[in-house]
Amino acid sequence: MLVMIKYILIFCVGVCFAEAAQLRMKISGKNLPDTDPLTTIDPYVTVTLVGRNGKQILGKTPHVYDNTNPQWSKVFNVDHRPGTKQKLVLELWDKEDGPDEFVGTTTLDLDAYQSKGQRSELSLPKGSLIVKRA
Ligand SMILES: [Ca+2]
Ligand SMILES: [Ca+2]
Repeated sequence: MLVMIKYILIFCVGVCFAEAAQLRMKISGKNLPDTDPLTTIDPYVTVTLVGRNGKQILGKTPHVYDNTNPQWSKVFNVDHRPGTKQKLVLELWDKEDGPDEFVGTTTLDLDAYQSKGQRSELSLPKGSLIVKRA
């Protein structure tokens, strides 16, 4: 009987504290670098979730033309499991006629994002990406 109670308790601790909450997130850019020689950057962002089960590509925003302060309307849904060191890797790209140009990458710690009220500003070598609640 005691053994059973012990296992039920262990099960509850495991499930209750690591319960997933779905986060809905949107991304915007601030003062992004001017990577195009004649016009300005045509930015888009790819989003990858890194967690216990490896990497999962969540998708990418559409690109917008000539905009260093874009606000993408695409919503990303993430199953946040607190305390499991989940991270989002965001890559900023500049859309080109040829191969797209990689601009920079930054990482969002999901536990920190959640504890700061679901808004984080992530620095790039120049400019930043802002992730917030959708
Ligand atoms: Ca451009
Ligand atoms: Ca471009």
